[in-house]
Amino acid sequence: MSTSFRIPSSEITPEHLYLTRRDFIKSMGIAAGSMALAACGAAPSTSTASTPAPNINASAATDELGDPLTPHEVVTGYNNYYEFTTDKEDVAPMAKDFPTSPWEVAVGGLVKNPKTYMMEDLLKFEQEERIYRLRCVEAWSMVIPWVGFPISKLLNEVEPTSDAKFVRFQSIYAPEKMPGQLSGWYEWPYTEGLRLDEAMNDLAIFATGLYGKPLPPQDGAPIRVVVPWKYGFKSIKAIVKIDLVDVKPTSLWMAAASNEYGFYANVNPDVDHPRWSQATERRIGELSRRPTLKYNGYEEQVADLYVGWDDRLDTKTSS
Ligand SMILES: Nc1nc2c(c(=O)[nH]1)N[C@H]1C(S)=C(S)[C@@H](COP(=O)(O)O)O[C@H]1N2
Ligand SMILES: [Mo]
Repeated sequence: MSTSFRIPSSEITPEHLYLTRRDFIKSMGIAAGSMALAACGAAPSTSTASTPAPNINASAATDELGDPLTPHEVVTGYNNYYEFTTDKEDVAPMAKDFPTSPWEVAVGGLVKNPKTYMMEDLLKFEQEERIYRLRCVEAWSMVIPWVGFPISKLLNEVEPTSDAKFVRFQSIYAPEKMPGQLSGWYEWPYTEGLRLDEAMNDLAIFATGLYGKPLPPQDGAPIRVVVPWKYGFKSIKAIVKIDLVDVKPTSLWMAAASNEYGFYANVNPDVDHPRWSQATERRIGELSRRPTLKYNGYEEQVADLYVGWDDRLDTKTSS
């Protein structure tokens, strides 16, 4: 899990150039920051709370904690996408020509209104910018300005029945185009899940873009999940199927190593991975490590989901 990065710093986009790219946001019809904030369940800007509202400030070059955005070249050049390769810096060149249009997402299971959405339909949900920290279970992190919409907006449209308890997401299965899927180490397609109330939390989004542009293939085009308070592997890419279910889905990582990767996978500095500490992390681009924040810094927004819950139980095999 080396996190060295071979793009020289001279090729990394300075943040002020990114700001000029925000014109793309307008061309994509994305809501302005203030509108996005109004649509967010987090504390409004008039709040006297000491913790700033998370993630939404379309004119910012930092997240709400003041941490700078990870440069575009890094976000799109250092990727985990095992369908292509386990080498993070080879994902982008290998995924370059992966076809992401036309694209359909079938939403079904325990819902009143099952529907297969064309990608064009999904882009009709109001697209917002969300600046989130992404914390990989391997103990590196980035700050990424996503574009997308809350998962709750889609779920409200298909109307989960009262039996629905979990949401299961599946990535595309296309081994002829994704050589990593020829590996027998994993059970393809990549599968992930959330508890229904987690999926309904306003922080949980479908991302369709980053840095004001459509997602590039290596970041999960054309549509992926982003759940910023959980380890990055929960943020499943290239989704083609979503089902509401009544039993906890088995994710690809649970099937591969249930003692190492749990279903909940909440970022927690006090719960180490069996093979390494999670107390600190390396923000890509920084030299020294920084402390890991509980729930990746989003504790205030998600703590009510985990009242009485012990993150340590997540990877213990229940007897
Ligand atoms: N389908 C799929 N989704 C995936 C992965 C993957 O291998 N396949 N890797 C996960 C992991 S481990 C991380 S850390 C993030 C990385 O997202 P990024 O490459 O856009 O930074 O994607 C997650 N989603
Ligand atoms: Mo990851």
